[in-house]
Amino acid sequence: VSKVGNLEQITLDHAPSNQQVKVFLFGATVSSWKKNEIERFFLSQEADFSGQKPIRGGIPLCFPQFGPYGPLSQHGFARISYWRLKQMGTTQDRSANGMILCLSNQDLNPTWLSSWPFAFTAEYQIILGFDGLQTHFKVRNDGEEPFSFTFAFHNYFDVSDVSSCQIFGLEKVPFYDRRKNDEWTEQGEENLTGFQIVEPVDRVYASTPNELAIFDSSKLQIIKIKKYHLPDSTLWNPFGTNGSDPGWKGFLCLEPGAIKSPILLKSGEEWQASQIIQCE
Ligand code: TA6
Repeated sequence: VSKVGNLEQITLDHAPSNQQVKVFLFGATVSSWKKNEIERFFLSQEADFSGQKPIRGGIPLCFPQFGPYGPLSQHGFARISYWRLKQMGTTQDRSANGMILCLSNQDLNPTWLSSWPFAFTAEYQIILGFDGLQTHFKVRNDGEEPFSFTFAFHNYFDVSDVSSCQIFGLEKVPFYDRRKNDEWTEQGEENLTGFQIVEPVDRVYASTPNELAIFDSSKLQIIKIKKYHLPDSTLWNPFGTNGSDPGWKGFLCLEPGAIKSPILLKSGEEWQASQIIQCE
């Protein structure tokens, strides 16, 4: 455990596959993932480590609300709450290393609870193994009342230049365009085999395939995401428009989520969702 600014950061290694992740308890934010010593996630030079703002980069968690659509502020409280480390070590089959972080309504700031007055327990498991980086999110309704939520793994991938990347899996998938008053397109991108980003994009694609990929032709890197129980995917890059992060060219956000139709959890019910990220 080390300290960055005001925040505690945990480092997890998996030597046999030459991988390492760094995770802040604040927001349970994975801020770095190295494979073969190469950084795979973007972390903004302007990232704030005071604990006052979400960390811009890595994998912020959007829960229990994606975006501004709901009673909470943008992307909900998970990414700005202090999670607890529950467990760390090798997985049962010993082939992987992982950690489990926890958050419940008892850990929340009262302001959040007044806007979202529900009893819950969330567990976030981060695993490094031969098949890459796995992140598993689980939430249980511990109260009497049902609640609903939306969710996303807000992945910031490090790319050499966003315009030299090709995205696979979202072709022909309808999306709503957050830059155009959330209007739905009928057909999505025309291309049949991947497409490139040539302008600002902020889109939520509905019912996307369970495997997505980004090919970075300058870095000669392919990132593959397999997702489970996450029907939708957000694609975001501000492309230098007003207020863009100075490092905007160097990231691409591709975010598996459950966004279009909120998940409803009744008393005692549990929901889980995962992603496995590989890079070559
Ligand atoms: O997931 C895309 C998005 O919702 C964009 O609209 C953009 O606002 C981005 O996330 C970053 O949001 P943040 O609140 O972290 O500045």
